[in-house]
This record gives sequence, C-alpha cells and structure tokens, in this order.
Amino acid sequence: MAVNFAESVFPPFPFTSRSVPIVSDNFDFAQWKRDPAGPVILKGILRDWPIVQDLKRCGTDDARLDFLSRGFGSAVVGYTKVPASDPFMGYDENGRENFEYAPGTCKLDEFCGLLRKSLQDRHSDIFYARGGANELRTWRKFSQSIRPLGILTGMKPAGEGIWLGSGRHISHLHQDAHFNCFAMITGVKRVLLYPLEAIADLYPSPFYGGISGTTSSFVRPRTPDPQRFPRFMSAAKHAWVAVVDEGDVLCLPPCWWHYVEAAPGLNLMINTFMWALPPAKVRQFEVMMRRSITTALKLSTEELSGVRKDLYQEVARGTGNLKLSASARALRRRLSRFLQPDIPGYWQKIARCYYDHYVFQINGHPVAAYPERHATWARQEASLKPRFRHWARFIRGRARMIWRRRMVTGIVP
Ligand SMILES: O=C(O)CCC(=O)C(=O)O
Repeated sequence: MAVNFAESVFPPFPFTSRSVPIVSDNFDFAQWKRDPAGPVILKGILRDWPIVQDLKRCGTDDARLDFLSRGFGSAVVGYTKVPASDPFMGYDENGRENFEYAPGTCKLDEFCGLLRKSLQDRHSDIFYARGGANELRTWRKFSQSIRPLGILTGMKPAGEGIWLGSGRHISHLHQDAHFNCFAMITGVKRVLLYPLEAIADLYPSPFYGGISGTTSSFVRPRTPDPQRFPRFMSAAKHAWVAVVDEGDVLCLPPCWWHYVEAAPGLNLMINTFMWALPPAKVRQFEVMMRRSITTALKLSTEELSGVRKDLYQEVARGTGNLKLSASARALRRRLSRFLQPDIPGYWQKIARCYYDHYVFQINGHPVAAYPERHATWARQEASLKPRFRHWARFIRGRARMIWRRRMVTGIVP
C-alpha cells in the first residue's frame, strides 16, 4: 500500500517517527528471533494464502462479509462496540477503562450482519471482535483456511487471536510480554511502536496492572494532553510507525509498546504471541517483579540506590561489598536471577528497564499519572487473592493452548 494511502486515511501524529523497516526475502529471521533489535515488516508474505486471495477477489466489503458468513458462519465470536464519534478502546480522560473487552457473543454469521450495518452508516457504532476473546484455534474451519508460517518454526505459541472489525477502531497503547506477529488478512492497520525504554515518557499503569492485565499507557498518542502528560512528546525520539497492509506480517519483539489503528473499512487480522522465555520463567519473572516492587516500597532511597549499584556494577564480577540490610540483599539476589547468562540478552535488557522504572524508580514515580494506583496495586499484591488469580490465569492459559494445539492448525508450525 502506498504511503499516500496511509497519509490519507490516518490522521498524522503530532510528532515525527521512524518507519518500521520492510525486510526482504533474505532477511535473517533466525537471528532476529535470537536478538530482535526492533520490529520488522515482512511484506506480502501471506499473499499466497487462500483466504487472503479469496477475500481480495471478493472486491467489496459486502462480498467479503458474505464469504466469511458462508465459510465460517457457525464460529462463535466475542465482540465489543464503541461509538463512531470516539472509536478509541482504552482509558478515558479520568484514567478509567472506556470499553469492555468482549461483552457480546454471537455466531459469526450474525456478527457479519452487525459489521455490515456499521459499514453502511459511518455514524453507527463500530464493532470489533478482539483477539483475546477469539482464539484462532476455536474457529476450527477458519484455522484450516490459513497456513503456518515456516519462519516461525521453533517458536512456542502462547496464544493466537482473530481480530475482525468494521474499521476506524483504535486499540490503546500497551505492551505484552511475548513476541507478537500481526498477520493482516484484509484491510489496513497503522501501528505506533515504542521500545520498553520509553516507559517513563508514556505514563504507564502499575506493572501488569493495566487493561487486560497488560502494562498500559494512559496517553492517547494522536491527541496527547500536554498538561497531564508533559513528558509524552519526549518519547517521540523512540517512536516507530508501521503501516500493515493485507498480506503483510508485522513482527514485534517482546515488551514493545503498540497502539493500533484500523483504517476505515472491514479489517481482519490474526495475531500470534510467542513465548520469549520458557513459560515457567516468564511466570517466575512476573512473580519476582511483583514481590520486588512491594519490597522496594519498604526500603529507603539510599538502600535502593545501594542495591542498584551493587546489582549492575558487581553482578558480573560478584564482588558486591556494600553493607545492605537482609531485605535489600534478598531483593538484590532476586533481581540478579534475570541478569544471568542463561537469560537471553533481550530479556536482560527488559529486566533492567522494568527494575529501573518500577523497583528503583529512577524515572520518578512509576505511575506518574495516577500515583495512588501504584499504592493500591501494592496493597492488593500483599493479599493472597490476586496472587491466586494470576496463577490460575496462567495455568488456565497454558492448558487451553496445549489442548487447542492438538486440535487444529495455527500460524506457528
Ligand atoms: O489490532 C489491534 O486492534 C490490537 C492488537 C493488539 O493489541 C495485540 O496484538 O496485542
């Protein structure tokens, strides 16, 4: 898709950004998986998928909806809707979630009817079936109409979702702990991206305490409020933008922030999350972070700076000799687990970034937009109930994925 098209359908951001590189056939994807420097677009890699070709051949969105209804109409869809006047799914100006993830459920056949109405009238509600509520492997027939991508061989899927909407919807800025590949089947999306190190300028939620358990930003990047988010424009030096056209795959390294806008018109995307570390390690990291953030709140600034110095300067040589209290020493031991040689370099970088922001608080208050939420989060962490809930969610997600992998194909071979 020509850049001019993107410029004509997506309003400009109020800052400049870099374009995500489009990589060619001889791109060393194996190396990228080992050490991903940033996001990349694999242009047209899905062009020969039957479903991409079939939908292209349909010619109009009406015909595409007929095709989807006929082929996969009995699949069950979880969806949400937002008003056409503000199709943003994220936080409102008071930091409250302004949408529900998937309050509606129906058959795809019926959902196509809702999409059709929405596409015909630009003032009617916008409908969106979001991936977290629509696992690719539960849409059995659909999953047979796609092909696994050879380049993803060896990666372990942590979840695969189908995203189907009537266009113009916007997904808020957030990040996930996995590698993430967006396969665009029909329609166009624009994705704004930042590496994790931009965190302080993006006004994040508490750690994994944002929308749907992600770390989320309170800022709306297209119309940022300079009074409430004065640092946001400084994040521009880290900003990347990708226009993902049908047939393209956008690949994101773990923990990259992303904000996703759909162009007007029907759009269908499949995404797959892939584990960045063995699943048990990802879980250990999350638990370790939660404990470390709460421990850090009980230590003095001097002690924390001692732990940080000891951790970063001495971890390689193991010669730390600062006088630290028992809790500070325990904290340093815990944090150092994810800076060891068995942890891939990209994850060590992620760990340092999180440590600096949420544990050592070197960027100022870690939840600068709503400081009280950090305190509430820490109080909840101290009780057993949320811990049990996180653990149960992790086990349930794992079990579901293992079961579904047996039944049908996804895009990870
Ligand atoms: O495409 C979208 O609207 C959001 C996708 C997303 O958030 C994700 O893949 O994590």
